[in-house]
Amino acid sequence: MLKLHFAPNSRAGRIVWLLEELNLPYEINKMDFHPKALKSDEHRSRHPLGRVPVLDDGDVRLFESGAIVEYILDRHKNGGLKPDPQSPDFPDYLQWFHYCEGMVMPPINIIVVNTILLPPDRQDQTALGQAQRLLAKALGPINAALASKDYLIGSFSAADIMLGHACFMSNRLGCVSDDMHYLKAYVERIANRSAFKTAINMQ
Ligand SMILES: N[C@@H](CCC(=O)N[C@@H](CS)C(=O)NCC(=O)O)C(=O)O
Repeated sequence: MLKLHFAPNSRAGRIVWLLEELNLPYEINKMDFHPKALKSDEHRSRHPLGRVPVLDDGDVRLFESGAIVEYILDRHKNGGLKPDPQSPDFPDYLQWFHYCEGMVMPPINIIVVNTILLPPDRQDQTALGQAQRLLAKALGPINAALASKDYLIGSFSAADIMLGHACFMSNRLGCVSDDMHYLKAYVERIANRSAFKTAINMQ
């Protein structure tokens, strides 16, 4: 059985969301989102940086969320969430899937560190401002792409699990401006999916 090492309010939620969308059985090892748990010897033996998510599947262990999503789809997919490589939607699928960790998460990481994780006296306001501007720029093309579609490639796919989760987090951080109407509606659409609710409410 697939086993997910999980902490709340983290990218591990993407994997719960995917497993729930696919209706796949899984076990979960819930940890606190705290250095005591994540940087323990036990967890560092799973992930060299002491982070989440980590997935175990028998002898296979993976510790990068996008790789975990692809692995689950390719080895265990239970009816889809990824277009065929010959489909006209496939290039966009790949692009938005990787835009998540490549373009959107780097500024989010800096924003989270400088608003939530560090004590106020160690927060860097210059880095925070730069990251907020960069994130706003990175969200623009997603808003534009959603002008004529409900989901990134039209129908719901694993690109929405990656990038949709990052858009939800951006909105939660107050970084989706009101003029990004399509993105706001997309975040709401995602938040109404029952598999997403299970993932985001998991503590
Ligand atoms: N690119 C990695 C990032 C993993 C990552 O940074 N996870 C965060 C949670 S969202 C974490 O575990 N942070 C704990 C820490 O940095 O100590 C992935 O997508 O899996």
